[in-house]
Amino acid sequence: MADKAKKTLCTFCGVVDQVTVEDGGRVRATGSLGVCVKGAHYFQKHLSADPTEVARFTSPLLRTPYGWEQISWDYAIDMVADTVLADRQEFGRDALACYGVGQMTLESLWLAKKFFQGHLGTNNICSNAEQCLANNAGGHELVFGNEGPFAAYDDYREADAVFFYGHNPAINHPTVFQRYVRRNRDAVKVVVDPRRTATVERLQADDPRTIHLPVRSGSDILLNMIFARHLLDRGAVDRDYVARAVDPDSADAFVRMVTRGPYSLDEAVPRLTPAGMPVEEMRSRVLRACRLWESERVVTTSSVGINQTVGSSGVASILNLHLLTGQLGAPGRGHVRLAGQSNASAELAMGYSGRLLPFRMRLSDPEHRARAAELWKLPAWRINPAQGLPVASFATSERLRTLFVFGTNPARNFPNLAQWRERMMDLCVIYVDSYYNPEMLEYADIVLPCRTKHETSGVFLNGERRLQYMEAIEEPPFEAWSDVRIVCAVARRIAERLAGAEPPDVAGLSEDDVDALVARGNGDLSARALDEAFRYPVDEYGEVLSEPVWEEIQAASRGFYNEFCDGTGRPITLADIRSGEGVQWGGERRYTRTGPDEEVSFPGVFAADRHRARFHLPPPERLVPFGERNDRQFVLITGRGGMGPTARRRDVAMFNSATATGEALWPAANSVYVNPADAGRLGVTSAQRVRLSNDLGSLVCPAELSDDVPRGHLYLTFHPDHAGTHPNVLTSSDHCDPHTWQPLLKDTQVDLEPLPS
Ligand SMILES: Nc1nc2c(c(=O)[nH]1)N[C@H]1C(S)=C(S)[C@@H](COP(=O)(O)OP(=O)(O)OC[C@H]3O[C@@H](n4cnc5c(=O)[nH]c(N)nc54)[C@H](O)[C@@H]3O)O[C@H]1N2
Ligand SMILES: Nc1nc2c(c(=O)[nH]1)N[C@H]1C(S)=C(S)[C@@H](COP(=O)(O)OP(=O)(O)OC[C@H]3O[C@@H](n4cnc5c(=O)[nH]c(N)nc54)[C@H](O)[C@@H]3O)O[C@H]1N2
Ligand code: SF4
Ligand SMILES: [Mo]
Repeated sequence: MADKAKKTLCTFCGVVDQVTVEDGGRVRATGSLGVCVKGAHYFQKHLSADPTEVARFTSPLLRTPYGWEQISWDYAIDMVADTVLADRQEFGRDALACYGVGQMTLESLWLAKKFFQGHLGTNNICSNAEQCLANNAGGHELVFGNEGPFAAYDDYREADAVFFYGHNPAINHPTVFQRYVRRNRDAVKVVVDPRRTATVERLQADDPRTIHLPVRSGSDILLNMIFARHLLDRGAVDRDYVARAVDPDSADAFVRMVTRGPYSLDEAVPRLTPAGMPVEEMRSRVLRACRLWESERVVTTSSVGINQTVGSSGVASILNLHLLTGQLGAPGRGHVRLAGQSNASAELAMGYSGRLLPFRMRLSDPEHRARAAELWKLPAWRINPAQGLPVASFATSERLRTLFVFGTNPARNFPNLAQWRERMMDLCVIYVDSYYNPEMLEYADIVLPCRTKHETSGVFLNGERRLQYMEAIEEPPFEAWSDVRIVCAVARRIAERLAGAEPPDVAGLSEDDVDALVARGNGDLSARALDEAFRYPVDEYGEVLSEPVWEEIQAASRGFYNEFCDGTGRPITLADIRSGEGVQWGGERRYTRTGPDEEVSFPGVFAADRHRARFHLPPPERLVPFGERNDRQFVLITGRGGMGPTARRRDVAMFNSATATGEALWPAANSVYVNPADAGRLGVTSAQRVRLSNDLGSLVCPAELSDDVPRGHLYLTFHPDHAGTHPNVLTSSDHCDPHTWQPLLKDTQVDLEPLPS
């Protein structure tokens, strides 16, 4: 056990709570938020644990014809460097891909981006934010021209009304829910979710005024158009704010669309009401919610219920309402981002997407490419202008040969899973994780055991833009390397292999020139540049040096809208990040309201590039709820946790693939929840086995009847079970958000067929 009390962070979910682990292993919250069972159990179980008891990889592994062979780190780095060089030379720069988890430190995200995109010239560098939070960033970009969220958890305490869109914080962000949301007893809460979730139950038990809107899957934008119409009809909009802050053409177009389209309560409410629910009941709830938008202070949150169905347009439709009512930039007003993974916001800021450069510069813009090269001290031709692949298309592309996976479990959590698994058989997969994961071992070729949370130090950017520092509180009991050390070691080994070779010293090389150099023994790479860039982040013992890496990131961020400065414009230092509860990039609130006559403008990718906000006009296909576009009987919602009161504690305790939180809580088999009316029609009884299928695949699991799922909808968790149920065999790699490429996982259509018992 730890010898004395040690302060660090819990870095599972995007809340990122501060915890202290006391002598004897007791875990207590040190921040203002608290700690949930995941955080508490993690430290109790993992500190000073026997690595085999917590299913750790304890040595690098190499797949051989005779099975897994333990190899030394030195040999492993040799193998990785040689594979990268050989595949690159034979198949080109973009044969290489990197897929990262949103729990990596900011230092490792920055260095991996620089290595893969900058030095090696592949734009296939993505992360699981592209399955998760990317559409929240996308929605902000559509309306404000930049991705940053603009409110903070404190705003929950100040609000008069709080709207949750597709978000179940009682399970998924429990500390914010307990200490911020539930503590504000005065605010009326609205939960927009087809399912009656634990969040709805808790909030209704706290306060009968709580409104649950169990809208049909995919109708959130339609709902927001109803709100907008109501506000415009009642004149309850902030015309002054709109005139000062919003592009007038977009305002005219939006008002026209809302007032002329079929968005009155009478026209639109029947369309979003699920079968079996009286339209009058829904109408009265929607009307009450409309009126809440007229409150003094309104806070909204959206999460993957929106991001994975209506996508960035869905988020933008919420932001439209904030613009229309001027509900932003003041206490208790704004859209709060609750990130899924602890550092998902850092992945967004670092531009983890096949079309983005750091700080969300666009790959398609030659000036942005030149700027990225400058940040990384590389010649401009170094940045490959060819866009990378969307994460979802990894499953279907022939381009890839070698895939680095840092954490994250693509053998479970990817769309079009069956095809993707088949595809992985052809790839060389280099898998970096702390925990033994039998699913990934089927596909990995080289395994590198990395340090786990309490053995790693580094910076985390949480959902409310707070930068905090995770302190390593224990040494690993065997040789586990940090992600930073791994990236730097591979980069420097490649430099050694190049034996001092340098590319021609010319200002401009064409794409063809670069390709020809790559094919001739990786002649585009610079041994000197690789060595210089990846020498300084680790000391001679392999420990990460956060100070110089942070300084590099902070300096690189200058001039961008997400410049790492505090609310007063002062650069944020690592000392600021390490002290107290860290520091918020940009201060507590963005887009602070100005005086009545002042024009309001918003930064773009660059801070100096000011412009007005724009209302987003949702495309017609995102205004059609499930029920009006069915090819199949049901929409299958996948999400976190089971349903019913017994599942609650287990649900809070399990995190995504549940590797670090352990197998002990996995149920024997996950059930698909079916509304009793649908079950009766199809002859399905409780615990009966059913088959779910569509064009992509099928799975068999037990059914459970629940009134908490509306008719026409099914619910199945994607958390693991011992039966190996994989909902992602049914999700599509083609059905993606156009702005961000995020797959719309929760908008999945299936048929259900009972099987003989
Ligand atoms: N305990 C625990 N906490 C976690 C995680 C975990 O695995 N376990 N995972 C973390 C991660 S990575 C993430 S991304 C977050 C996710 O946090 P949440 O977004 O709360 O997660 P989900 O349960 O996937 O989905 C939320 C809700 O979206 C609803 N939904 C589905 N379709 C629609 C729709 O069309 N409209 C609306 N309005 N709602 C819809 C679902 O019914 C579901 O209740 O949680 C984080 N926190
Ligand atoms: N059908 C369906 N599919 C989904 C979703 C859904 O709602 N429905 N949700 C999607 C969402 S929102 C997400 S976020 C993904 C989650 O999918 P994953 O990213 O696959 O899930 P995790 O379990 O969070 O992370 C996997 C691994 O990362 C490792 N890890 C943690 N920290 C580090 C680190 O610092 N370095 C390294 N190298 N490894 C580390 C952990 O040990 C763990 O084994 O799933 C997506 N897939
Ligand atoms: S899992 Fe999230 S809510 Fe729970 S302690 Fe960790 S950071 Fe906090
Ligand atoms: Mo996520």
